[in-house]
Amino acid sequence: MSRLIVISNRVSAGGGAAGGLAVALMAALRENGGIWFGWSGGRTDHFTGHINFHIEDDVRTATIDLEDQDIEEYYNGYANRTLWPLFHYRIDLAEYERSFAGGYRRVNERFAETVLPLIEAEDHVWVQDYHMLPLGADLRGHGVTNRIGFFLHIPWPPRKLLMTLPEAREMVEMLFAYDLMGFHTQEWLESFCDFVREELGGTISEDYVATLGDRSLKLIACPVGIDAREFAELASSTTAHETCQRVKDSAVGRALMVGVDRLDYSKGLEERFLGYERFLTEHPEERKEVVLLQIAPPSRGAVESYQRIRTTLEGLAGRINGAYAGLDWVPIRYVNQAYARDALAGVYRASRIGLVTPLMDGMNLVAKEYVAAQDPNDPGVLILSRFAGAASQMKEAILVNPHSAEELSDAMLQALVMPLEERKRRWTTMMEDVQRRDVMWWLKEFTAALAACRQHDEPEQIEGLPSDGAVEAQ
Ligand code: ADQ
Repeated sequence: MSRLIVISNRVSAGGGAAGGLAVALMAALRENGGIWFGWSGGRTDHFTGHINFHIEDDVRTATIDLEDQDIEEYYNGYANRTLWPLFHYRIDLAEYERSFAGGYRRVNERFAETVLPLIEAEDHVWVQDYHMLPLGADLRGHGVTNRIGFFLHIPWPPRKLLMTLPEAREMVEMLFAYDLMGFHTQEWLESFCDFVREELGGTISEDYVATLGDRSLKLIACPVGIDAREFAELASSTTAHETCQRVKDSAVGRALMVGVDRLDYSKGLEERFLGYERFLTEHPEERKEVVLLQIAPPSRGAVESYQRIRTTLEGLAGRINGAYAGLDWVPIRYVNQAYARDALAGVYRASRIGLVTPLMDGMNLVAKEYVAAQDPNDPGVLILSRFAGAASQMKEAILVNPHSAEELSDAMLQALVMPLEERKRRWTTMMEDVQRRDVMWWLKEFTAALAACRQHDEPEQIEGLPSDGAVEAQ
């Protein structure tokens, strides 16, 4: 296969928060050769295009530093204060500032110019996520004719919401510089098609090739998975066993409900706490039988809406604990810390209920990790939001509307009293799919679809006709 040039905002080689995803991309880069290019996370006083090369686990990474203004406008600004809320249907939080849009375009152009000399003729380029929507067009502007694919890790918003973005049409037109665009679910893909048809007058073929003017873009729904085997192994590791035991001991025989999320308003944490409060009010007999452990490491602390959610949750946890706690029981344990993946696997395994209730989520890997970490002989129950991309695959979870405290409360009760046989049946079905469509499956699906695209400057072949001008001679 061709070498792969992976381009993403951050290069998380060697694991980190991206976990299985980074491991899978690293595996592909090791197998096919190539480079992982992105922002180092560091600052420079003056951007020169200097690249820092490293070899990590036999993979070549190339990173650049950005200027303060770049970070403010592109990362904290357009990526985190405009696109992230908008694409998660939160136009009430989205900020539309020309300086953010300008910084975003400038940084994408800087990425394009800098990565350019690293791209060889036969390489396949794979751009990741919403930080880099215009990068394909910028690369084409520099004459790159390689196959370029783009994968969106977050939802694609409904047309009318996207139209609140002043540069929406231009942005979507630029996406036609890519050859392939991947989404987690058919729903996000269809939303994209709707925009192309209704706002741009483009067409979509039966096999999901979008056409706009003389450009076509192949679209696929390709849900990301986890490294299920590795995660199940982690769950049987010594650290996981120890953590599992410690967490169980600390619950003193009570059933544990666990939530593990980045501290982000899209993850529905406030609504989850309210649902739990409702549960405690409606089912006094269950009080003291359960404990909610919420693990939520802070993220994007430079953005105000993220500071606000932290304060809100602390207040809510305090209120619920104040109202219900006894001498030997606290209903919510709220921990703002990141844990190693083996410890996390132990926490999942110790928990009778996994609470994954985002208000909107591209996929949500925690849902899959929770399932992969369970004891097959005594699996826990997954409560999953209908609005997570994962819900399109994990139908055996208890699916809930995370906005409804009543539904959350009912689901908690249903999960607590669910008989072992039903738990096993639901878990087995989900586990089979988590194993089958794992992260390597995702990677192969996408790279194979990219390889099947025509090279950008190749003439289109009309089926059944030779492409060498012999038509006239017939
Ligand atoms: P995220 O929004 O970051 O990713 P998610 O899919 O839930 O969300 O992945 C989070 C990862 O961080 C998981 O692997 C989880 O284990 C880890 N994590 C969370 N809390 C942790 C903690 N306290 N300690 C250690 N690790 C922790 C975006 C999209 C998602 C999409 C992914 C992948 O928003 O919808 O699933 O990309 O495409």
